[in-house]
Amino acid sequence: MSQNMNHEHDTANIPPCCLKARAYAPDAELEANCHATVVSGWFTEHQNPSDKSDKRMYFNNPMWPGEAHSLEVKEILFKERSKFQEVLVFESATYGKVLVLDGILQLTERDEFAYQEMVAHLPLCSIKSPKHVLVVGGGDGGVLREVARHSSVELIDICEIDQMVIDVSKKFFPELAVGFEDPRVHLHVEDALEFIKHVPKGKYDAIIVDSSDPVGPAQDLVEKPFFEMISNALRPGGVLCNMAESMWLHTHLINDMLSACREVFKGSVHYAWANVPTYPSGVIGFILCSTEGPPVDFINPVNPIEKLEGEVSEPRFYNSQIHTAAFALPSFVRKQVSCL
Ligand code: SPD
Repeated sequence: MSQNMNHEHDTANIPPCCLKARAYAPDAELEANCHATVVSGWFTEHQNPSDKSDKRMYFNNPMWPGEAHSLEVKEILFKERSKFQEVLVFESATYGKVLVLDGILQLTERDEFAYQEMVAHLPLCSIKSPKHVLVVGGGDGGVLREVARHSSVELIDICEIDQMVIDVSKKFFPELAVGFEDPRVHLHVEDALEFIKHVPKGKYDAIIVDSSDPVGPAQDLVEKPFFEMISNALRPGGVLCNMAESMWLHTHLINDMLSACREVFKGSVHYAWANVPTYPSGVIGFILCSTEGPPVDFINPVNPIEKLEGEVSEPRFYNSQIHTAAFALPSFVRKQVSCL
C-alpha cells in the first residue's frame, strides 16, 4: 500500500477539527488532536497527563490503571470547560450520544437506562410509599426520570453542582432531561455538602447519590463526614443508594466506603451491582444503607415496581428479579470485601 493510501485510511474517521490539529503536528500522533480525549477518531477514557511526552500515561487513569475503554467518534457535538470540569458530548458510532466529564464517560444513550433505573429503584422499591427524595448529582436528569415513576413521591430535591451539565443534558439528552419537567422536582445548583448541611433532620425517605468517580469534584462524596450528613437528613428507616464503582477494579475503595457506612448507618448496609457495558469493566456497584428505625429488607422489594405497571411505561432493565439478583455477589467479592 502506498503511503498516500495509508494516510487516507488513517484519516477516514477523524473528526475534521482533530484533522486540522493533526495537520499542524503531522509527526506527533498524540499531540495531533484538538479534543484531548479524542485521538484519531476514537474517544478513550483517560485523565490528562501532566507530562504529555509519557505516552503510556495518556490513557492511564488511576481509577483503572493499565486499561482503557474506547468508543469510535462520529462527531464532536460540544466541548467546554465549566467552573468545575471539562464537559464533552459526542455522537458515537454505535452507542448514540455520549456524555463525558473530565475525560470520564458518564452515560451513553444506548445503555444509560441500566444505571439510572438501578440507582433509583433499588432504594425506592425497598421502602413502602417513598414521599420525599433527594438526588445528589444526577445533573443529566436520568435519575429524576426514574424517581418520577413512583406515584407515592411528593417531593424530589436535586442538588447538582454544575449548571453546565444540566444545560448540556437539556440540549443533547432530552430523553434524560425530561426528568426536570416533573412538577415535583426542585433544583438546587450548589455544592452537595453545603446543601445537605442545612437540610432539616429526618427530611428524606430516600437519598440517591449519582456522582461521578471520586476524583475531582466528587472526592468528598465517598467519605465518612458526607455519610454522616446523609444519615442525619434521612428519617428513621430511611435509605441511601450511593454509586460504588466496580467490584472488578475497586475492592479497596468499596471496602473503605462500606466500613464508613457501617459506622454511620445503624440499620443495614449492603452492596449490589449491575452490568453497564460502557463503564469500566462493564460493571457498576451500589451501596445501600438504612438508618436505625423500621427495618429495611433491601433484598426483597416491599414496593415492587410491577405494581406501577399501567401507570407508567415499563423500565427497560430493572424488575423485581433483577433487584434481588443484584445483591448476589461472586465468591471472590465476598472474600475481598470484608464487611459483607
Ligand atoms: N465511571 C463512571 C461512573 C458514573 C456514574 N454517574 C453517572 C451519571 C449518570 N446519571
